[in-house]
Amino acid sequence: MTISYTRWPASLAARYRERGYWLDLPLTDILSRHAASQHIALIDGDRPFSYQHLEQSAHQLAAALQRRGLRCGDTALVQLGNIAEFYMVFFALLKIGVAPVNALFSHQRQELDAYASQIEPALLIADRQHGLFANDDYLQQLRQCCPSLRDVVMHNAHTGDISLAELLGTGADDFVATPSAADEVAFFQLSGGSTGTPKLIPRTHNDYYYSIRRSVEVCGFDRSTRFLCALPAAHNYPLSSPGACGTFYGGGCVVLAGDPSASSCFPLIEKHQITVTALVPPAVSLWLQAVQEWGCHAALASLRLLQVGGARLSEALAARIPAELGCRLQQVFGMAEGLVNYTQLDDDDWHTFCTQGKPMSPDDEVWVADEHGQPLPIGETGRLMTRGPYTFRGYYRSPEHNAKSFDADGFYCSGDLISITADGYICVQGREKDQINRGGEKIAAEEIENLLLRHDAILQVALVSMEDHLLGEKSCAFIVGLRPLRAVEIRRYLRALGVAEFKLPDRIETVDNLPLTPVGKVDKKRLREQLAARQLTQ
Ligand code: AMP
Ligand code: DBH
Repeated sequence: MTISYTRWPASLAARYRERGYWLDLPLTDILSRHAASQHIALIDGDRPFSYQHLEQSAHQLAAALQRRGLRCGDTALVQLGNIAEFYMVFFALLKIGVAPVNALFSHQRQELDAYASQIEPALLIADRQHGLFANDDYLQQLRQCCPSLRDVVMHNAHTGDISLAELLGTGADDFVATPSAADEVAFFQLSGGSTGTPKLIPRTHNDYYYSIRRSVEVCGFDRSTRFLCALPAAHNYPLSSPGACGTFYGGGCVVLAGDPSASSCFPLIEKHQITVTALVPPAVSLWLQAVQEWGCHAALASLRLLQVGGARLSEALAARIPAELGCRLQQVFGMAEGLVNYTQLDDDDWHTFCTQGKPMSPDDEVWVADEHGQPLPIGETGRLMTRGPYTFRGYYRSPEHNAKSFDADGFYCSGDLISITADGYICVQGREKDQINRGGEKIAAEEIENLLLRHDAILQVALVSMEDHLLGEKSCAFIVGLRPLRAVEIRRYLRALGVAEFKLPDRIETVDNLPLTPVGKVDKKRLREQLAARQLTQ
């Protein structure tokens, strides 16, 4: 059985194969190419895992899941934090052709429900230490609305659970791998989104493996690479740009951190001689502050490269990185949908500090469209349009949204406003999609607005971004209510609905009405301007 998804046209697929981008190998090759190596692949706390150990664990888990009846073409909902088991599960599922959605650990009921209803998983793998799974309430609810769910496997298992640890340790002599074909869906990546329901991005072995290999080339990852994974492991950026998968591919070592704070990361960098890590801009600010306050520059001596992406990095902050952290900066502008841009390791200061890099593949087709979909000349700002060997061709089961997100030639419109320099570097100028980028964590305005509209005292609502000196953006909900509503009440209400904490509005403004544009849509630009003016006077 295969999972249906929007394929690349045959002519492009042929070209991508011809040019050696698509190798027709499963993603499991990333690990199995090092299967005999005793080199340390992964360190989680005081647990080191060699390549051989990691591969063996994935192999044993795959065998156990296969014995439980999971089959190629099935799907799984997985929610694990930054722990070694995350990668064991990922590669185990790939080995048996079960396509997972790797939910972020910060996700709650709303997000998991949305993913489950879209993929109809046969398997759930979760952590009893996550609030949602501390007891069986949510599990029961999930089983009820998700009849496809046959198996639940728990990390930190309670008595009576099927234990992940046990399955990882079971023998597997008779196992035969059954990965999905390389041009089929390997797993689903999460979109930051701009719509009511979080959208899923089918990623094939061929396209994702190319994205990883090309990233490894551009970023110079190899056996000597020691990558600190401090962002959520499931996120596309620390997973594939080049991230943990790139580190594994190159034969280096991944060290896991629980969060990107300086207090968590600096000791790990020093202890494990980390050479590269990936951060979002707010974490960079906190690192710079920590170095200033603690004077702990020496702890970072091994760090050669700091990647920064996920949200816009100011030129001022960028310039401080080499000066104050003593390492090279690489800007990364990517998206779970595909396209990834990097500044080059030998770029001059202007390109490194002032641009968001250039598309990594010679076959990334990127151009800038005006509001009518017509190409704009070099240097002008407009919509980012792209297609290429690792950029998806359609969200999973979302024909209506796809009709709006792609043009007739299959170019994806990311909703970013960019300009392109004469030498092909991209400058992110802004955003057109209705999304708030809260320090790299994306919030789809419509998703939160829809939930707020279910509140019986709320008549109208608009969620907009407001400037924040640390996070870049925070969210503010403008609410027309039947009565005055306090921020704590709104936040408590959303929390009770089971929304990830980072999506709760940072500020609530109750108003008598919302400004409208001439066509009668809520004028969010005006609301953002009002907020900015108010922030200035505060
Ligand atoms: P997602 O849909 O969650 O994968 O997020 C991708 C989006 O994050 C992009 O479309 C951009 O809006 C934003 N983004 C990622 N990297 C950068 C960057 N370096 N600078 C500005 N925006 C970025
Ligand atoms: O923000 C992102 O989604 C992102 C940023 C940098 C990404 O997906 C990536 C690199 O691959």
